[in-house]
Amino acid sequence: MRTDRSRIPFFYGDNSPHPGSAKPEFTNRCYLVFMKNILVIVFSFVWVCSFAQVKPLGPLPTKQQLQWHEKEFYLFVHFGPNTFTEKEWGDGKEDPSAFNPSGLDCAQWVRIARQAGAKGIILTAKHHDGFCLWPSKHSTHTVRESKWMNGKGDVVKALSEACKKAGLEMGIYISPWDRNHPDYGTPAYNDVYIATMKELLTQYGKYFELWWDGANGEGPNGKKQVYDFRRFQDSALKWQPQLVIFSDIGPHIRWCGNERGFIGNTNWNLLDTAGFQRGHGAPPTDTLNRGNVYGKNWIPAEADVSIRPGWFYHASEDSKVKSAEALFNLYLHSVGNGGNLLLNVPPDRSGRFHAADSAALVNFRKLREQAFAKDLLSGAAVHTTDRNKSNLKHITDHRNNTYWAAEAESNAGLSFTLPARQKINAVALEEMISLGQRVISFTIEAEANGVFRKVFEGTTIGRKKIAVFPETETKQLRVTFTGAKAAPVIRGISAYHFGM
Ligand code: FUL
Repeated sequence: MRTDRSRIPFFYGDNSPHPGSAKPEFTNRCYLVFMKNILVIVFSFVWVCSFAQVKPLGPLPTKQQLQWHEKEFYLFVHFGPNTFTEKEWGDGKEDPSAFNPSGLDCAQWVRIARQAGAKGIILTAKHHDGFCLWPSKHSTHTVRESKWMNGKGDVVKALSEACKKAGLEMGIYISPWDRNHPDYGTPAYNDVYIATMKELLTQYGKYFELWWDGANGEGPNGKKQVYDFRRFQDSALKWQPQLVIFSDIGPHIRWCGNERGFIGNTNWNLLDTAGFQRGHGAPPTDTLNRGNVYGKNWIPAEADVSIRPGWFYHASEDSKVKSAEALFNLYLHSVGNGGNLLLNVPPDRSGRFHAADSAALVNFRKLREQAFAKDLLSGAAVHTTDRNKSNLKHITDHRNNTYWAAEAESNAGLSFTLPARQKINAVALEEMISLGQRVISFTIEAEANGVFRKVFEGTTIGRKKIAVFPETETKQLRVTFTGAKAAPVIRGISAYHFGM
């Protein structure tokens, strides 16, 4: 807070002690602080004004969704009785003593996650079998009833402590479908589910994401639960307002419509959810995969996929772990199509990531680092055919909070003259999504022998589009925004040569 005293030196206008001042060093310091504050205010004002003309195009992401978009890639951990019973969907009748990891090591999960460059871990605290990886008071099918650590263990606690220690974020999967709980299929179960969430959301620290699986395999004669998702959502956000909640249709993050890790080449972060209810139907999977161009809600896509054929560990799949190259390909089709990648890595029966999975993850990180090590547009001269020629430098500055805004809605063109000829086979484009998703279509052309040739024709961009095309050697690239819902606002464009 500014005080009267801090203003005195300003009026004297120099650094010499004010006659009669008992504390000249103090006033000098105040003067410097004051001037620094003034400069910060003036620069911030000028900076804000230089971007002020852009009108946001709704729907817009929330602050939490924007933070989520920047995470790009994080791990999923499926762990529970299925790990020990060779099942994928336990029926809830398993003996809890089946769960007995011989050397649970959540610090190892966290270490590998960090080495892989993942931004967090989402744990299946409760899968469809109803088994709770923490000693829930609202169930008799938990770690407490298992032999593991004489019933004194708590996987949620162990992971949350390991994450906190390493500065990794944590998320939580709590299956609404519960094949064990006696109240399932009655209105009382909604209260049980909320009480269960309360334990998890109030006792272990903050999570970045809450995962509501849409799976429900109850047959025609099975129990049918009418979920009170409205109350689930209100309760979860009351305890942890920063959460982004995933389900097939959001409210904050949507399923991408498949479990292969592929988000649509056309991917709108927008979705119409009117007429659909969580747990009771969602739009067709191809709509989830692409979003709705004029959708009413900002609900971006997340690609959940397992590093192995199954979600849970099975020794027979040790030789079927996806290679680093396959993971990189998934990255291009998820993050590179404007969504996030949620990669499942199931711990084995010891409670550790298997060596094959760990090696693939670490090599996946290396491939990403190699691929994006050198932006070939750095040092390139940038020109535009658009009327707005200011702020062009922000297109190549790799900063998240700066952008260039076109004036024209369609056919705004950008050209890049590189310092030298380069082999290029990928271009990454980013929109400033805090101002809305705008670009409907674009082209990339490369010059060779004085002629520009189209190397890529794309649709949406969103947070990030990684356009991959056959290698071309060029000194000049041209990007043209051929269609947009409003004048494009571009956060960044960069070019690469992937050596694979
Ligand atoms: C599916 C579930 O049925 C699988 O077991 C797994 O949890 C996957 C992430 O979601 O719907």
